[in-house]
Amino acid sequence: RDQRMAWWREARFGMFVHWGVYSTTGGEYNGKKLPNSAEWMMNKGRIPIAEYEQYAAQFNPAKFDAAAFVGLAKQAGMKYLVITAKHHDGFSMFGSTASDYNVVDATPFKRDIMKELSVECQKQGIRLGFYYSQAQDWHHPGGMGNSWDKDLKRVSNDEYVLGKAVPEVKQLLTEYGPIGIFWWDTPRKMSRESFNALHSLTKLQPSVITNDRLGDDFPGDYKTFERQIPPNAPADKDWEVCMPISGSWGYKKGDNDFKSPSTLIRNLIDIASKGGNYLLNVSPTGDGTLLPPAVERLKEVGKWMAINGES
Ligand code: FUL
Repeated sequence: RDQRMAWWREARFGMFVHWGVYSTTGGEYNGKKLPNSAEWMMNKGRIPIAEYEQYAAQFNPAKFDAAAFVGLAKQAGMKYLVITAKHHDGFSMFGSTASDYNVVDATPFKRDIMKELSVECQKQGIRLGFYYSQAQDWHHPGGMGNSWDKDLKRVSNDEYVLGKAVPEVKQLLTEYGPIGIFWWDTPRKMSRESFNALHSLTKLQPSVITNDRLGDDFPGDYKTFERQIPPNAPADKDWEVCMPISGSWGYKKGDNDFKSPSTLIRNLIDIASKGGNYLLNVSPTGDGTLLPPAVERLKEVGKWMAINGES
């Protein structure tokens, strides 16, 4: 385990990326702002599946440039990148062979974003991690979390996990090169069989590191803190603080709550000095680029890192 964790313990700073169908409208549903982070748009707007699919059909981030994107993370002094391969809305941001509801088959964009990033991350020496919402899936009739769609003909959760999540995770761990981190989210109760099936997949890449959000019995390799820096760091466990650079994880129109460069640098120092990692989230828009205030801040932090960070 120590061997597996070595690069991660040195890394200190990573880029988190929340990007998906919700980014197209900046989290707005029919022009209406919704509470919470933009990636919760489908849930907060109680949007029926058939209607949300229409947003997927408009997802066309033509300005996305994986080389520039990974280059910016590198310039900021970040050593790894974790991106939403599938968030709670159930939309796969890669050419999934288990579900047509994915960026290649269900959008005019048709490009496999995860593949493009994996190529660039390898080229530029950035470790790639996948965020994967294993329990909540608001699009699949066996996924958890969708309580609003009246047309949903429910099937068992096992049917979803074994029929969609397991093959997708398997694909992500076998067709996208070396994967540094598998980042599970929002653990819910699942059957033993489902837990075991998901957990055992990480053996496909013996060096992959996981966070602690698969389920209660699965502590993973490190503890996740969300948005808050712990005043006292856990002494006996590796840990990471994930935090959005502005207010929302996914791109949200009108969210101008960008943390200042000095706050970001101070957070990084605070976390690193306590022995943790800082996973700083950015939010690509519907066109596939980051807003200027995010880019400016990453570059500012990068200037500080170039002088003070270890390379
Ligand atoms: C949460 C999710 O529900 C949010 O949408 C976000 O992905 C955050 C990092 O984890 O629990």
